[in-house]
Amino acid sequence: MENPKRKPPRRKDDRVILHFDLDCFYAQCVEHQQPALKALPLGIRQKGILATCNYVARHRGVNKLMTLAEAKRLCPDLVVVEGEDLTPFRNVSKQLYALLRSYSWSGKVERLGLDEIYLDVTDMVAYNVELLNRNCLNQSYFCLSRADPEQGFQYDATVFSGCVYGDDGAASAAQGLHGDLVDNALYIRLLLASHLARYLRLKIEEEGYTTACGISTNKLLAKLVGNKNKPRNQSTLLGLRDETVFSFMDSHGLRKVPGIGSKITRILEGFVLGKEMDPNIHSMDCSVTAGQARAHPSIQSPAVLDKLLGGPGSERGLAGKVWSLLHGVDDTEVKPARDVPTQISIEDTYRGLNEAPEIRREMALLSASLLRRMHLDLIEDDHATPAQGHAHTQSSMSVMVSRRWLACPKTVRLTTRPYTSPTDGKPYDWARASRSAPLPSYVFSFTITSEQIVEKLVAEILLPLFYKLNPSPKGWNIGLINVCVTNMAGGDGGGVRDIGAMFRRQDDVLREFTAYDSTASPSPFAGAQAERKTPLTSESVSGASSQGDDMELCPLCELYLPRFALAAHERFHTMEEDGS
Ligand code: DGT
Ligand code: MG
Repeated sequence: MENPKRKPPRRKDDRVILHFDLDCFYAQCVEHQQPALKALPLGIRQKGILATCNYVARHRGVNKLMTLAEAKRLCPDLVVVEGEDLTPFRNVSKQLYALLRSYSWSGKVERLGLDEIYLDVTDMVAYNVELLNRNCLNQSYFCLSRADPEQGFQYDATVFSGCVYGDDGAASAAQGLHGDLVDNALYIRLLLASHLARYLRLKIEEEGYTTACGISTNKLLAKLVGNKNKPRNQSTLLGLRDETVFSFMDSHGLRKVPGIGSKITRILEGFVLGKEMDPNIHSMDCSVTAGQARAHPSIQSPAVLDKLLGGPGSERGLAGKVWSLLHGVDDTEVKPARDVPTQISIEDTYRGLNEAPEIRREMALLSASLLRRMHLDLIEDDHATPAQGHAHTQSSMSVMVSRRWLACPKTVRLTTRPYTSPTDGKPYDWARASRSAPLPSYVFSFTITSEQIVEKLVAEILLPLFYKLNPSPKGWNIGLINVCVTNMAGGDGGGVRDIGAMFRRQDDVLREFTAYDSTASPSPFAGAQAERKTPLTSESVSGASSQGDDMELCPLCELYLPRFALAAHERFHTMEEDGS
Protein backbone atom coordinates (compact mmCIF):
# COMPACT_ATOMS: atom_id res chain seq x y z
CA MET A 1 0.00 0.00 0.00
CA GLU A 2 1.21 3.49 -0.81
CA ASN A 3 2.23 5.61 2.18
CA PRO A 4 -0.03 8.53 3.04
CA LYS A 5 1.30 11.79 1.60
CA ARG A 6 3.90 13.44 3.78
CA LYS A 7 2.57 16.64 5.36
CA PRO A 8 5.16 18.99 6.83
CA PRO A 9 4.36 20.41 10.26
CA ARG A 10 3.44 24.08 10.27
CA ARG A 11 6.16 26.48 11.37
CA LYS A 12 5.09 29.57 13.28
CA ASP A 13 7.12 32.62 12.32
CA ASP A 14 5.50 35.17 14.60
CA ARG A 15 8.43 35.45 17.04
CA VAL A 16 11.92 36.91 16.70
CA ILE A 17 14.61 35.06 18.64
CA LEU A 18 18.28 35.95 19.07
CA HIS A 19 20.79 33.33 20.16
CA PHE A 20 24.14 34.55 21.49
CA ASP A 21 27.10 32.18 21.81
CA LEU A 22 30.30 33.56 23.28
CA ASP A 23 33.40 32.83 21.25
CA CYS A 24 35.84 30.30 22.77
CA PHE A 25 34.30 31.19 26.12
CA TYR A 26 36.76 29.88 28.72
CA ALA A 27 39.67 31.09 26.62
CA GLN A 28 38.15 34.59 26.33
CA CYS A 29 37.69 34.76 30.10
CA VAL A 30 41.35 33.91 30.61
CA GLU A 31 42.43 36.40 27.93
CA HIS A 32 40.35 39.07 29.62
CA GLN A 33 42.44 38.57 32.77
CA GLN A 34 45.71 38.34 30.85
CA PRO A 35 45.36 40.33 27.60
CA ALA A 36 48.89 39.39 26.48
CA LEU A 37 47.55 35.88 25.80
CA LYS A 38 45.23 37.13 23.05
CA ALA A 39 47.95 37.04 20.43
CA LEU A 40 49.16 33.56 21.44
CA PRO A 41 47.63 30.14 20.81
CA LEU A 42 45.82 29.41 24.08
CA GLY A 43 44.18 26.25 25.35
CA ILE A 44 42.16 25.73 28.53
CA ARG A 45 42.77 22.41 30.21
CA GLN A 46 40.27 20.38 32.18
CA LYS A 47 41.05 16.81 33.17
CA GLY A 48 43.82 16.27 30.66
CA ILE A 49 41.87 17.51 27.66
CA LEU A 50 41.41 20.93 26.11
CA ALA A 51 37.95 22.13 27.12
CA THR A 52 38.40 24.87 24.55
CA CYS A 53 41.06 26.94 22.79
CA ASN A 54 41.18 30.41 21.31
CA TYR A 55 40.88 31.05 17.58
CA VAL A 56 44.65 31.64 17.20
CA ALA A 57 45.07 28.01 18.28
CA ARG A 58 42.18 26.87 16.07
CA HIS A 59 43.92 28.37 13.04
CA ARG A 60 46.90 26.18 13.93
CA GLY A 61 44.74 23.06 13.78
CA VAL A 62 43.94 22.75 17.49
CA ASN A 63 40.31 21.99 18.33
CA LYS A 64 37.93 21.95 21.28
CA LEU A 65 38.01 18.71 23.30
CA MET A 66 41.33 17.56 21.82
CA THR A 67 43.76 15.65 24.00
CA LEU A 68 46.57 17.76 25.35
CA ALA A 69 49.16 15.56 23.67
CA GLU A 70 47.54 15.94 20.25
CA ALA A 71 47.17 19.70 20.69
CA LYS A 72 50.83 20.05 21.67
CA ARG A 73 51.89 17.96 18.71
CA LEU A 74 50.01 20.27 16.32
CA CYS A 75 51.00 23.44 18.09
CA PRO A 76 54.10 23.03 20.27
CA ASP A 77 53.99 26.64 21.51
CA LEU A 78 50.38 26.31 22.72
CA VAL A 79 49.95 28.10 26.05
CA VAL A 80 47.89 25.88 28.33
CA VAL A 81 46.00 27.33 31.30
CA GLU A 82 44.24 25.26 33.97
CA GLY A 83 40.46 25.70 33.83
CA GLU A 84 39.23 23.39 36.59
CA ASP A 85 37.84 26.21 38.71
CA LEU A 86 34.69 27.36 36.96
CA THR A 87 34.11 30.34 39.28
CA PRO A 88 35.63 33.00 36.99
CA PHE A 89 33.68 31.63 34.01
CA ARG A 90 30.46 31.62 35.99
CA ASN A 91 31.02 35.21 37.06
CA VAL A 92 31.49 36.41 33.48
CA SER A 93 28.48 34.37 32.41
CA LYS A 94 26.33 36.05 35.06
CA GLN A 95 27.62 39.49 34.16
CA LEU A 96 26.82 39.12 30.44
CA TYR A 97 23.46 37.51 31.13
CA ALA A 98 22.55 40.49 33.34
CA LEU A 99 23.65 42.85 30.59
CA LEU A 100 21.44 41.26 27.92
CA ARG A 101 18.60 40.94 30.36
CA SER A 102 18.72 44.66 31.06
CA TYR A 103 17.73 45.30 27.41
CA SER A 104 14.84 42.83 27.32
CA TRP A 105 11.28 44.13 27.53
CA SER A 106 9.56 40.79 27.95
CA GLY A 107 12.05 39.32 30.43
CA LYS A 108 12.30 36.27 28.17
CA VAL A 109 16.03 35.73 28.51
CA GLU A 110 17.23 32.16 28.87
CA ARG A 111 20.69 30.88 29.59
CA LEU A 112 21.85 27.62 28.07
CA GLY A 113 25.01 26.41 29.76
CA LEU A 114 27.51 29.11 30.66
CA ASP A 115 27.99 30.82 27.33
CA GLU A 116 24.74 30.76 25.37
CA ILE A 117 21.79 33.08 25.83
CA TYR A 118 18.45 33.22 24.03
CA LEU A 119 16.50 36.46 23.85
CA ASP A 120 12.92 36.73 22.64
CA VAL A 121 12.82 40.23 21.14
CA THR A 122 9.46 39.95 19.36
CA ASP A 123 7.98 42.89 21.26
CA MET A 124 10.96 45.22 20.75
CA VAL A 125 11.04 44.47 17.04
CA ALA A 126 7.27 44.88 16.58
CA TYR A 127 7.40 48.26 18.33
CA ASN A 128 10.20 49.47 16.07
CA VAL A 129 8.55 48.22 12.89
CA GLU A 130 5.74 50.64 13.73
CA LEU A 131 8.25 53.47 14.01
CA LEU A 132 9.72 52.93 10.53
CA ASN A 133 9.46 55.82 8.15
CA ARG A 134 9.43 54.37 4.66
CA ASN A 135 10.65 57.64 3.19
CA CYS A 136 13.99 57.59 4.97
CA LEU A 137 14.71 53.97 5.85
CA ASN A 138 18.45 54.48 5.72
CA GLN A 139 18.20 56.85 8.69
CA SER A 140 16.08 54.76 10.98
CA TYR A 141 16.16 54.85 14.75
CA PHE A 142 15.77 51.75 16.94
CA CYS A 143 14.08 52.60 20.21
CA LEU A 144 15.33 50.52 23.13
CA SER A 145 12.88 51.85 25.70
CA ARG A 146 9.17 52.52 25.40
CA ALA A 147 9.44 55.03 28.24
CA ASP A 148 12.49 56.93 27.05
CA PRO A 149 12.70 57.64 23.31
CA GLU A 150 16.24 58.93 23.76
CA GLN A 151 17.47 55.42 24.46
CA GLY A 152 18.23 53.78 21.16
CA PHE A 153 20.52 53.77 18.17
CA GLN A 154 20.53 54.81 14.52
CA TYR A 155 20.65 52.21 11.78
CA ASP A 156 20.17 51.73 8.07
CA ALA A 157 16.92 49.79 7.57
CA THR A 158 17.58 49.24 3.88
CA VAL A 159 20.15 46.52 4.56
CA PHE A 160 20.66 43.63 6.95
CA SER A 161 23.42 43.86 9.51
CA GLY A 162 25.84 40.92 9.32
CA CYS A 163 25.49 37.77 7.26
CA VAL A 164 22.24 36.52 5.81
CA TYR A 165 21.56 32.86 5.20
CA GLY A 166 18.84 31.64 2.88
CA ASP A 167 18.59 31.40 -0.89
CA ASP A 168 15.84 33.95 -1.24
CA GLY A 169 17.63 36.34 1.06
CA ALA A 170 21.21 36.50 -0.05
CA ALA A 171 20.68 38.54 -3.18
CA SER A 172 18.00 40.86 -1.91
CA ALA A 173 19.68 41.40 1.44
CA ALA A 174 22.94 42.35 -0.22
CA GLN A 175 21.18 44.70 -2.63
CA GLY A 176 19.08 46.26 0.04
CA LEU A 177 15.41 46.64 0.71
CA HIS A 178 13.32 47.17 -2.39
CA GLY A 179 10.32 45.96 -4.35
CA ASP A 180 7.79 43.73 -2.64
CA LEU A 181 10.11 42.91 0.23
CA VAL A 182 9.28 46.20 1.88
CA ASP A 183 5.81 44.74 2.39
CA ASN A 184 7.02 41.42 3.69
CA ALA A 185 6.47 41.62 7.43
CA LEU A 186 8.78 38.72 8.26
CA TYR A 187 11.59 40.18 6.13
CA ILE A 188 11.28 43.55 7.90
CA ARG A 189 11.18 41.99 11.36
CA LEU A 190 14.28 39.89 10.75
CA LEU A 191 16.07 42.88 9.24
CA LEU A 192 15.39 45.04 12.31
CA ALA A 193 16.37 42.17 14.59
CA SER A 194 19.72 41.89 12.79
CA HIS A 195 20.47 45.50 13.76
CA LEU A 196 19.40 44.93 17.34
CA ALA A 197 21.65 41.85 17.47
CA ARG A 198 24.60 43.88 16.23
CA TYR A 199 23.94 46.60 18.79
CA LEU A 200 23.83 44.04 21.62
CA ARG A 201 26.95 42.28 20.39
CA LEU A 202 28.77 45.62 20.48
CA LYS A 203 27.54 46.21 24.03
CA ILE A 204 28.99 42.83 25.00
CA GLU A 205 32.23 43.82 23.25
CA GLU A 206 32.35 46.96 25.40
CA GLU A 207 32.56 44.58 28.36
CA GLY A 208 35.50 42.88 26.65
CA TYR A 209 33.93 39.76 25.09
CA THR A 210 33.05 38.79 21.52
CA THR A 211 30.10 36.64 20.47
CA ALA A 212 28.43 34.94 17.59
CA CYS A 213 24.69 35.50 17.17
CA GLY A 214 21.93 33.75 15.26
CA ILE A 215 18.67 35.50 14.36
CA SER A 216 15.52 33.63 13.40
CA THR A 217 11.94 32.88 14.38
CA ASN A 218 12.53 30.05 16.83
CA LYS A 219 15.21 28.79 19.20
CA LEU A 220 16.27 25.85 17.05
CA LEU A 221 16.83 27.91 13.90
CA ALA A 222 18.45 30.82 15.75
CA LYS A 223 20.98 28.51 17.41
CA LEU A 224 21.81 26.64 14.23
CA VAL A 225 22.17 29.68 12.01
CA GLY A 226 24.38 31.44 14.57
CA ASN A 227 26.96 28.68 14.05
CA LYS A 228 27.33 29.61 10.39
CA ASN A 229 29.64 32.55 10.94
CA LYS A 230 31.86 32.29 13.99
CA PRO A 231 33.62 33.96 15.70
CA ARG A 232 32.60 37.61 16.22
CA ASN A 233 29.84 37.62 13.64
CA GLN A 234 26.14 37.12 13.21
CA SER A 235 23.80 35.39 10.78
CA THR A 236 20.13 35.84 10.05
CA LEU A 237 18.16 32.95 8.64
CA LEU A 238 15.94 34.56 6.07
CA GLY A 239 13.46 31.74 5.70
CA LEU A 240 10.65 33.38 3.79
CA ARG A 241 9.71 30.10 2.10
CA ASP A 242 9.40 26.63 3.66
CA GLU A 243 11.88 25.26 1.11
CA THR A 244 14.57 27.62 2.38
CA VAL A 245 14.12 26.44 5.95
CA PHE A 246 14.00 22.77 4.90
CA SER A 247 17.17 23.00 2.86
CA PHE A 248 18.88 24.81 5.76
CA MET A 249 17.85 22.06 8.18
CA ASP A 250 18.65 19.29 5.70
CA SER A 251 22.30 20.31 5.49
CA HIS A 252 22.97 19.49 9.14
CA GLY A 253 24.26 16.17 10.39
CA LEU A 254 21.46 14.55 12.41
CA ARG A 255 23.38 14.71 15.68
CA LYS A 256 23.98 18.44 15.23
CA VAL A 257 20.27 19.20 15.53
CA PRO A 258 19.65 20.35 19.12
CA GLY A 259 17.04 18.05 20.65
CA ILE A 260 18.15 15.00 18.65
CA GLY A 261 20.39 13.15 21.06
CA SER A 262 22.76 10.30 20.44
CA LYS A 263 20.18 7.55 21.02
CA ILE A 264 17.72 8.94 18.47
CA THR A 265 20.57 9.65 16.07
CA ARG A 266 21.76 6.03 16.12
CA ILE A 267 18.24 4.69 15.57
CA LEU A 268 17.57 6.99 12.61
CA GLU A 269 21.06 6.54 11.22
CA GLY A 270 20.65 2.77 11.38
CA PHE A 271 17.24 2.97 9.70
CA VAL A 272 18.45 5.23 6.86
CA LEU A 273 21.60 3.20 6.26
CA GLY A 274 19.76 -0.09 6.72
CA LYS A 275 22.20 -1.46 9.25
CA GLU A 276 22.47 -2.00 12.99
CA MET A 277 24.21 0.85 14.82
CA ASP A 278 25.88 0.62 18.21
CA PRO A 279 23.53 2.60 20.52
CA ASN A 280 26.45 3.42 22.80
CA ILE A 281 28.28 5.63 20.31
CA HIS A 282 28.00 9.14 21.70
CA SER A 283 30.06 11.00 19.15
CA MET A 284 28.66 14.17 17.57
CA ASP A 285 29.60 12.73 14.18
CA CYS A 286 26.89 11.14 12.12
CA SER A 287 27.06 9.90 8.55
CA VAL A 288 23.41 10.78 7.91
CA THR A 289 22.04 14.29 7.48
CA ALA A 290 18.76 15.62 8.82
CA GLY A 291 17.71 15.86 5.17
CA GLN A 292 18.32 12.15 4.54
CA ALA A 293 16.11 11.29 7.48
CA ARG A 294 13.41 13.82 6.54
CA ALA A 295 13.26 12.76 2.91
CA HIS A 296 13.58 9.02 3.47
CA PRO A 297 10.81 7.33 1.45
CA SER A 298 9.81 5.15 4.41
CA ILE A 299 9.65 8.01 6.89
CA GLN A 300 6.47 9.64 5.70
CA SER A 301 4.96 10.89 8.92
CA PRO A 302 5.38 11.07 12.69
CA ALA A 303 3.46 7.79 12.85
CA VAL A 304 6.34 5.98 11.13
CA LEU A 305 8.84 7.73 13.36
CA ASP A 306 6.79 6.68 16.35
CA LYS A 307 7.26 3.03 15.40
CA LEU A 308 11.02 3.61 15.28
CA LEU A 309 11.44 5.77 18.35
CA GLY A 310 8.48 4.77 20.51
CA GLY A 311 8.34 1.82 22.81
CA PRO A 312 8.36 1.25 26.52
CA GLY A 313 10.03 4.02 28.49
CA SER A 314 10.32 6.42 25.58
CA GLU A 315 9.40 10.08 26.04
CA ARG A 316 5.79 10.90 25.23
CA GLY A 317 5.40 12.77 21.94
CA LEU A 318 9.01 12.11 20.99
CA ALA A 319 8.29 11.17 17.38
CA GLY A 320 6.24 14.32 16.81
CA LYS A 321 8.99 16.42 18.34
CA VAL A 322 11.69 14.88 16.14
CA TRP A 323 9.48 15.20 13.06
CA SER A 324 9.06 18.91 13.88
CA LEU A 325 12.77 19.47 14.48
CA LEU A 326 13.64 17.87 11.14
CA HIS A 327 11.40 20.51 9.54
CA GLY A 328 12.85 23.42 11.49
CA VAL A 329 9.79 23.68 13.73
CA ASP A 330 10.35 24.47 17.40
CA ASP A 331 7.57 26.10 19.42
CA THR A 332 9.39 26.05 22.76
CA GLU A 333 9.39 29.38 24.52
CA VAL A 334 12.40 31.35 25.65
CA LYS A 335 12.04 30.93 29.39
CA PRO A 336 11.60 34.08 31.46
CA ALA A 337 14.66 35.22 33.37
CA ARG A 338 14.93 34.21 37.01
CA ASP A 339 16.90 36.00 39.66
CA VAL A 340 18.00 32.75 41.18
CA PRO A 341 18.81 29.42 39.60
CA THR A 342 16.40 26.52 40.11
CA GLN A 343 19.25 24.39 41.43
CA ILE A 344 22.98 24.55 41.96
CA SER A 345 25.16 21.54 41.50
CA ILE A 346 28.84 20.79 41.69
CA GLU A 347 30.47 17.64 40.44
CA ASP A 348 33.84 16.17 39.76
CA THR A 349 35.06 13.03 38.09
CA TYR A 350 37.63 10.58 39.41
CA ARG A 351 39.57 7.57 38.24
CA GLY A 352 37.94 5.24 40.74
CA LEU A 353 37.88 6.27 44.42
CA ASN A 354 37.81 3.35 46.84
CA GLU A 355 38.93 4.66 50.22
CA ALA A 356 36.63 6.31 52.76
CA PRO A 357 39.09 9.15 53.56
CA GLU A 358 39.30 9.99 49.84
CA ILE A 359 35.52 10.15 49.59
CA ARG A 360 35.30 12.33 52.68
CA ARG A 361 38.01 14.67 51.35
CA GLU A 362 36.40 15.01 47.91
CA MET A 363 32.97 15.60 49.43
CA ALA A 364 34.42 18.34 51.61
CA LEU A 365 35.99 19.99 48.56
CA LEU A 366 32.76 19.74 46.57
CA SER A 367 30.67 21.02 49.50
CA ALA A 368 33.00 23.98 50.03
CA SER A 369 32.71 24.88 46.40
CA LEU A 370 28.93 24.38 46.47
CA LEU A 371 28.65 26.68 49.48
CA ARG A 372 30.72 29.35 47.69
CA ARG A 373 28.35 29.10 44.70
CA MET A 374 25.32 29.35 46.96
CA HIS A 375 26.76 32.47 48.57
CA LEU A 376 27.51 33.96 45.16
CA ASP A 377 24.18 33.18 43.51
CA LEU A 378 21.72 33.26 46.38
CA ILE A 379 22.87 35.96 48.79
CA GLU A 380 22.16 39.62 48.28
CA ASP A 381 23.67 42.55 50.14
CA ASP A 382 21.09 44.90 51.62
CA HIS A 383 22.56 48.40 51.77
CA ALA A 384 20.86 50.42 54.45
CA THR A 385 21.72 54.14 54.58
CA PRO A 386 21.29 56.25 57.73
CA ALA A 387 17.86 57.69 58.40
CA GLN A 388 16.87 60.82 56.46
CA GLY A 389 17.38 64.15 58.15
CA HIS A 390 20.80 63.38 59.58
CA ALA A 391 23.38 65.78 58.25
CA HIS A 392 26.05 63.87 56.42
CA THR A 393 28.43 64.26 53.54
CA GLN A 394 28.87 61.64 50.88
CA SER A 395 32.24 60.64 52.26
CA SER A 396 31.14 60.41 55.86
CA MET A 397 27.87 58.64 55.08
CA SER A 398 28.01 55.23 56.65
CA VAL A 399 26.27 52.44 54.83
CA MET A 400 25.17 49.40 56.78
CA VAL A 401 25.48 46.26 54.77
CA SER A 402 23.55 43.21 55.82
CA ARG A 403 23.25 39.98 53.90
CA ARG A 404 20.11 38.06 53.10
CA TRP A 405 19.23 34.89 51.29
CA LEU A 406 17.29 35.51 48.08
CA ALA A 407 16.25 31.87 48.01
CA CYS A 408 16.95 28.78 50.07
CA PRO A 409 17.19 25.33 48.54
CA LYS A 410 15.31 22.83 50.67
CA THR A 411 16.79 19.62 49.34
CA VAL A 412 20.29 18.28 48.87
CA ARG A 413 20.88 15.48 46.38
CA LEU A 414 23.95 13.30 46.11
CA THR A 415 24.70 11.45 42.90
CA THR A 416 27.49 8.97 42.30
CA ARG A 417 28.58 6.87 39.36
CA PRO A 418 31.26 4.19 39.04
CA TYR A 419 34.40 4.98 37.09
CA THR A 420 34.44 3.94 33.47
CA SER A 421 37.16 4.50 30.97
CA PRO A 422 36.21 6.10 27.62
CA THR A 423 37.17 2.82 25.93
CA ASP A 424 34.52 0.92 27.91
CA GLY A 425 31.90 2.53 25.65
CA LYS A 426 29.53 3.03 28.58
CA PRO A 427 27.02 5.89 28.23
CA TYR A 428 27.63 8.96 30.37
CA ASP A 429 24.77 8.19 32.72
CA TRP A 430 25.73 4.57 33.22
CA ALA A 431 24.84 3.41 36.75
CA ARG A 432 24.35 6.98 37.91
CA ALA A 433 22.26 6.92 41.09
CA SER A 434 20.93 9.62 43.42
CA ARG A 435 19.59 10.08 46.94
CA SER A 436 18.12 13.20 48.48
CA ALA A 437 17.70 14.61 51.96
CA PRO A 438 16.35 17.85 53.45
CA LEU A 439 19.06 20.50 53.49
CA PRO A 440 19.71 21.45 57.13
CA SER A 441 19.13 25.03 58.22
CA TYR A 442 22.70 25.58 59.51
CA VAL A 443 23.82 25.76 55.88
CA PHE A 444 22.23 29.23 55.77
CA SER A 445 23.88 30.47 58.92
CA PHE A 446 25.90 33.68 58.86
CA THR A 447 27.33 33.01 62.31
CA ILE A 448 29.18 29.73 61.90
CA THR A 449 32.12 29.48 59.53
CA SER A 450 31.96 27.90 56.09
CA GLU A 451 34.47 25.27 57.26
CA GLN A 452 32.17 24.26 60.11
CA ILE A 453 29.16 24.10 57.80
CA VAL A 454 31.05 21.93 55.33
CA GLU A 455 32.25 19.56 58.05
CA LYS A 456 28.75 19.11 59.47
CA LEU A 457 27.16 18.71 56.07
CA VAL A 458 29.63 16.05 55.00
CA ALA A 459 29.45 14.09 58.25
CA GLU A 460 25.73 14.35 58.91
CA ILE A 461 24.19 14.31 55.47
CA LEU A 462 26.47 13.49 52.56
CA LEU A 463 28.40 10.54 53.95
CA PRO A 464 25.22 8.79 55.14
CA LEU A 465 23.68 9.42 51.72
CA PHE A 466 26.81 8.06 50.08
CA TYR A 467 26.64 4.95 52.18
CA LYS A 468 22.99 4.44 51.24
CA LEU A 469 23.92 4.72 47.60
CA ASN A 470 26.96 2.49 47.89
CA PRO A 471 26.10 0.01 50.64
CA SER A 472 28.86 -2.52 50.05
CA PRO A 473 31.82 -1.79 52.31
CA LYS A 474 34.38 -2.13 49.50
CA GLY A 475 34.89 -1.82 45.76
CA TRP A 476 33.02 1.41 45.10
CA ASN A 477 35.26 2.49 42.22
CA ILE A 478 33.67 5.95 42.27
CA GLY A 479 34.05 7.85 38.99
CA LEU A 480 31.77 10.79 39.69
CA ILE A 481 30.34 12.64 42.66
CA ASN A 482 27.73 15.32 42.20
CA VAL A 483 26.25 17.39 45.03
CA CYS A 484 23.19 19.40 44.14
CA VAL A 485 20.91 21.71 46.12
CA THR A 486 17.44 22.15 44.75
CA ASN A 487 13.77 22.92 45.61
CA MET A 488 14.31 26.65 45.99
CA ALA A 489 12.08 28.44 48.46
CA GLY A 490 11.70 32.16 47.87
CA GLY A 491 13.06 32.13 44.33
CA ASP A 492 10.04 34.09 43.14
CA GLY A 493 11.74 37.41 43.76
CA GLY A 494 10.43 37.95 47.28
CA GLY A 495 13.44 36.30 48.91
CA VAL A 496 13.21 34.27 52.08
CA ARG A 497 11.77 36.39 54.83
CA ASP A 498 12.01 33.94 57.67
CA ILE A 499 14.38 31.03 57.25
CA GLY A 500 13.63 29.72 60.73
CA ALA A 501 9.91 29.51 59.97
CA MET A 502 10.59 27.82 56.66
CA PHE A 503 12.59 25.09 58.34
CA ARG A 504 10.18 24.67 61.23
CA ARG A 505 7.49 24.09 58.64
CA GLN A 506 9.70 21.70 56.74
CA ASP A 507 10.36 19.76 59.94
CA ASP A 508 6.62 19.56 60.60
CA VAL A 509 5.99 18.29 57.10
CA LEU A 510 8.67 15.67 57.49
CA ARG A 511 7.71 14.45 60.94
CA GLU A 512 4.93 12.34 59.54
CA PHE A 513 7.30 10.04 57.70
CA THR A 514 10.69 10.60 59.21
CA ALA A 515 12.41 7.42 60.32
CA TYR A 516 15.67 6.94 62.16
CA ASP A 517 18.10 4.29 61.22
CA SER A 518 18.37 1.99 64.19
CA THR A 519 19.58 -1.01 62.23
CA ALA A 520 23.02 0.58 61.85
CA SER A 521 24.25 -1.60 59.05
CA PRO A 522 28.04 -1.82 58.87
CA SER A 523 29.46 1.37 57.50
CA PRO A 524 32.99 2.27 56.62
CA PHE A 525 32.30 5.77 57.95
CA ALA A 526 32.89 5.49 61.64
CA GLY A 527 32.47 9.22 62.21
CA ALA A 528 29.30 9.40 60.22
CA GLN A 529 27.92 6.32 61.92
CA ALA A 530 28.33 7.82 65.34
CA GLU A 531 26.23 10.78 64.25
CA ARG A 532 23.53 8.66 62.68
CA LYS A 533 20.62 10.49 64.30
CA THR A 534 20.05 12.42 61.12
CA PRO A 535 16.57 11.92 59.70
CA LEU A 536 16.89 9.44 56.91
CA THR A 537 16.11 10.61 53.47
CA SER A 538 12.63 10.25 52.13
CA GLU A 539 13.93 7.61 49.76
CA SER A 540 15.16 5.38 52.52
CA VAL A 541 11.73 5.43 54.14
CA SER A 542 10.06 4.47 50.91
CA GLY A 543 12.58 1.78 50.12
CA ALA A 544 12.98 3.44 46.77
CA SER A 545 15.27 2.19 44.06
CA SER A 546 18.66 3.80 43.97
CA GLN A 547 17.52 5.85 40.99
CA GLY A 548 15.11 7.69 43.30
CA ASP A 549 12.49 7.49 40.58
CA ASP A 550 9.57 6.74 42.89
CA MET A 551 9.92 10.19 44.37
CA GLU A 552 7.50 12.93 43.58
CA LEU A 553 7.58 16.68 43.95
CA CYS A 554 4.83 18.24 46.04
CA PRO A 555 3.34 20.97 43.84
CA LEU A 556 2.47 23.06 46.91
CA CYS A 557 5.74 23.20 48.81
CA GLU A 558 8.09 21.61 46.24
CA LEU A 559 9.37 19.03 48.66
CA TYR A 560 10.52 15.68 47.27
CA LEU A 561 8.52 12.87 48.80
CA PRO A 562 8.16 9.18 48.38
CA ARG A 563 5.11 8.66 46.21
CA PHE A 564 3.30 6.61 48.90
CA ALA A 565 3.50 9.55 51.27
CA LEU A 566 2.12 12.13 48.91
CA ALA A 567 -1.53 11.65 49.86
CA ALA A 568 -0.76 12.10 53.57
CA HIS A 569 1.36 15.06 52.73
CA GLU A 570 -1.45 16.68 50.76
CA ARG A 571 -3.72 16.19 53.78
CA PHE A 572 -1.13 18.08 55.78
CA HIS A 573 -1.52 21.03 53.44
CA THR A 574 -5.31 20.84 53.63
CA MET A 575 -5.12 20.94 57.43
CA GLU A 576 -2.80 23.89 57.18
CA GLU A 577 -5.31 25.74 55.01
CA ASP A 578 -8.20 24.85 57.35
CA GLY A 579 -6.16 26.06 60.27
CA SER A 580 -6.84 22.73 61.97
P1 DGT B 1 32.93 28.51 20.25
O1 DGT B 1 31.56 28.80 20.77
O2 DGT B 1 32.95 27.43 19.22
O3 DGT B 1 33.67 29.73 19.82
O4 DGT B 1 33.79 27.91 21.43
P2 DGT B 1 33.43 27.72 22.97
O5 DGT B 1 34.71 27.46 23.68
O6 DGT B 1 32.63 28.87 23.48
O7 DGT B 1 32.61 26.38 22.95
P3 DGT B 1 31.13 26.09 23.38
O8 DGT B 1 30.27 27.28 23.10
O9 DGT B 1 30.78 24.80 22.71
O10 DGT B 1 31.22 25.83 24.94
C1 DGT B 1 31.38 26.86 25.91
C2 DGT B 1 32.40 26.51 26.97
O11 DGT B 1 32.00 25.32 27.64
C3 DGT B 1 33.76 26.24 26.40
O12 DGT B 1 34.58 27.38 26.47
C4 DGT B 1 34.29 25.09 27.16
C5 DGT B 1 33.10 24.45 27.80
N1 DGT B 1 32.75 23.16 27.18
C6 DGT B 1 31.91 22.94 26.14
N2 DGT B 1 31.80 21.64 25.89
C7 DGT B 1 32.55 20.99 26.81
C8 DGT B 1 32.83 19.62 27.08
O13 DGT B 1 32.34 18.70 26.43
N3 DGT B 1 33.68 19.37 28.13
C9 DGT B 1 34.22 20.37 28.90
N4 DGT B 1 35.01 20.07 29.92
N5 DGT B 1 33.97 21.66 28.66
C10 DGT B 1 33.16 21.97 27.63
MG1 MG C 1 30.75 29.41 22.71
